[in-house]
Amino acid sequence: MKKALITGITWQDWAYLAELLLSKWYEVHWIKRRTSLFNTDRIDHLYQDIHNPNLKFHLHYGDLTDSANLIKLISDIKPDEIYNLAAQSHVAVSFDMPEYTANADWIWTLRLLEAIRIAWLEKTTKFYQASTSELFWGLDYNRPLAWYTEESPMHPRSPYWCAKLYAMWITRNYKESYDMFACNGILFNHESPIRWETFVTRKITMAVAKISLWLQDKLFLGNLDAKRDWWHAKDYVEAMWMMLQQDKPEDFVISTWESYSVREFVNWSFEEAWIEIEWRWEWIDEKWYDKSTWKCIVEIDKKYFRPAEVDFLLWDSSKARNVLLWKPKYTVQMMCKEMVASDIEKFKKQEILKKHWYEILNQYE
Ligand code: NAP
Ligand code: F7E
Repeated sequence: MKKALITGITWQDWAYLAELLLSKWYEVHWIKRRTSLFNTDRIDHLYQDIHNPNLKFHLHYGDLTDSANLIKLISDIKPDEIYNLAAQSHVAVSFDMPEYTANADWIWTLRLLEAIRIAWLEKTTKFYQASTSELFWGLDYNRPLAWYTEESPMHPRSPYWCAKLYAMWITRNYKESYDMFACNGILFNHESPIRWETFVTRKITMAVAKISLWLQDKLFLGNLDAKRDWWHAKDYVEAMWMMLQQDKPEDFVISTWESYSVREFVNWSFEEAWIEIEWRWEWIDEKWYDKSTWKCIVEIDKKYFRPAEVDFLLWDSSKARNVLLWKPKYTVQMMCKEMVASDIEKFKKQEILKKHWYEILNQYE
């Protein structure tokens, strides 16, 4: 039975990756940092009683700011595979907290790689680094159709991407210097119904769900023209696993060859909730109206624009498709449908629960 250690446990990718590894009979170890709230709702369904003799899912308190703790964990567990997903992964936040972001997304990776070496596991433990597509900007005009590949020149446009660029190169450096199995997954935006609420897709689907249930009046957004290659996180975690099953470590671009604007995602989401919308220019800004009530439901707020933006990217993932035989199962529209439906369901349940509690409290007052 293989042992996997995953950092960054509480959010989206981890939850899907843990599900995948458990289904493949791995013993899964997860590192959770100490927080005042337990914050595990995305993975509660995977919880196993720690007294179970066949326990496959082990929690360890661990923090990537703490080298000694990482060395001890890695020496004790001796994982066959490490997936480094922990990060400060919000691009806009990285402009507000550049130093913390540098620590989180760059130094932590170095710490983990060093911990593997100090534990004498560099020849046996395989290391996956969650790298990102937005190390690049614009189009690569040296290539046919100007698509990016693993070899295209990099141009990071935020403190987050600058830090991830270092992490990517230090991973490559440890592979070359110490002959480690260390590789980077250069992944495009991947989303899902359990995506963190402040990334744009989830912010949109939650707002659309609430607007459709009369729980919110308006959605405020930033740059609607930015284009992204959005896909389902389930398809992407499969690619992470496949990269560590290769005989030699290689970096792979994981993308879908499709790119859509934030505006298109807003449109699809309202369509899924059966709300017909129409947009109009008013002064310098656009506003979107619900055609059945003529209430304004989407507005632009400059606060959500970034000091530097990656407006458009196109990637060529032929290498992953040919070598890993990776192929996504979802389409972006299927994913949007799933996200809107899941948020509508979630808020309906919350409202029913609230009503239930009011009724109980009323009986006492
Ligand atoms: P995410 O939602 O931001 O999750 C980050 C995780 O890191 C959380 O579980 C967080 O735990 C943990 N973490 C933060 N600080 C920590 C610390 N000091 N010690 C231990 N754990 C800590 O990220 P995601 O969307 O799942 O993405 C996973 C990885 O893929 C990230 O490295 C991200 O940069 C990269 N990536 C993501 C995408 C995407 O579109 N999703 C695309 C390309 C690359 P808390 O709950 O305690 O905060
Ligand atoms: O923004 C625009 C915004 O924050 C997407 C991370 O997982 O993917 C993610 O980074 C676009 C940007 O993701 C709002 O300006 C408009 O152009 O959802 P996002 P991101 O910045 O692409 C990469 C691959 C990662 O590696 C990151 O970890 O949408 N946008 N209005 C907005 N974005 C947000 N968040 N909120 C808005 O109101």
